[in-house]
Amino acid sequence: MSLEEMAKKIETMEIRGAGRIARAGATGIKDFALEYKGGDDVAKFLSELRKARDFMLATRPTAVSLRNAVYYTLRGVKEEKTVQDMINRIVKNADEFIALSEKALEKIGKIAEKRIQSGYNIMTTCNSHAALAGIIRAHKSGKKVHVFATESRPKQQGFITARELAKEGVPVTLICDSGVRHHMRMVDVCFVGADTVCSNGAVINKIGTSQLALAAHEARVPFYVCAESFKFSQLTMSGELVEIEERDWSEIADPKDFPGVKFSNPVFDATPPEYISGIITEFGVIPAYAAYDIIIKQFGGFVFEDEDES
Ligand code: RUB
Repeated sequence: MSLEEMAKKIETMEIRGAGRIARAGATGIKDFALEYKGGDDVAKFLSELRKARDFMLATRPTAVSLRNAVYYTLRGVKEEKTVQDMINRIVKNADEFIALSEKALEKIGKIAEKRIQSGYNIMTTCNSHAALAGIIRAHKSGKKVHVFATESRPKQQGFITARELAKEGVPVTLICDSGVRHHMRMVDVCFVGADTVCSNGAVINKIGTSQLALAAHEARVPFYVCAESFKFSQLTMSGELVEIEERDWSEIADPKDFPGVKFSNPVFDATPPEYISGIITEFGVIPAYAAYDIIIKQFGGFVFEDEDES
């Protein structure tokens, strides 16, 4: 698939979810490199590669996973001497990133499963493979679990979750987003995913996640975020704010049916660390406030966006 085709699939959300777009981003850059036919001029290749990187990063602004995947794929490329060696390095990096991300997901599932007891009612929102990993494992290991999946307006990714769980044989009930607080009193634990984890421990995920966290906090229900380390943002350490993607109004309703009415469609929100019981990463369960340590461990410190030319 060409870089343009992959970018289109991410932009239109045919490929969605922070982990999946990260792997697609790495694959897109790899495919760009493999299909490159611009000759042996290193400077020209690097300039085209930068354009490909920026094109890919512009597809969806909120999930830092995409940025981290693309930069992982470009690691050490500038140190190579020939275009062919650069291409080889990109292919190796992309394959390595994809393998690491799959391994991380598996570890998160193993850890999350331990926080699930037989008989539990679980609530989740949107469609997060990291959040579902532990639930599916728990079900497969014979634990009796039941899931409340929120619809997740406006794009209704909760439908995908409900279908995925039903396919795995996990009992699942689809609820409206407005039903979160009402159903919370029946819930034992919540698992959600993340698009970006900030250095102060705040988690950016599908709009409505913070409402779920608030309702869980009120009901004293443990609220876990499941996030691979590549969803942590070193940019937030340098003061950068996470851009919340604003999508087309038509996702909510047809504006033509509402003359004179404005719409607001931010598709992610921020959950403050005080409402998070723990973030389940491939390095274990950490308190949200330890996000800083993961960023140091993974990235070695912070970076300024305009200085990051790796
Ligand atoms: C998806 C979403 C998911 C996270 C984590 O939003 O908010 O909870 O991306 O997903 P969208 P995963 O549908 O707008 O991409 O755990 O699969 O990476």
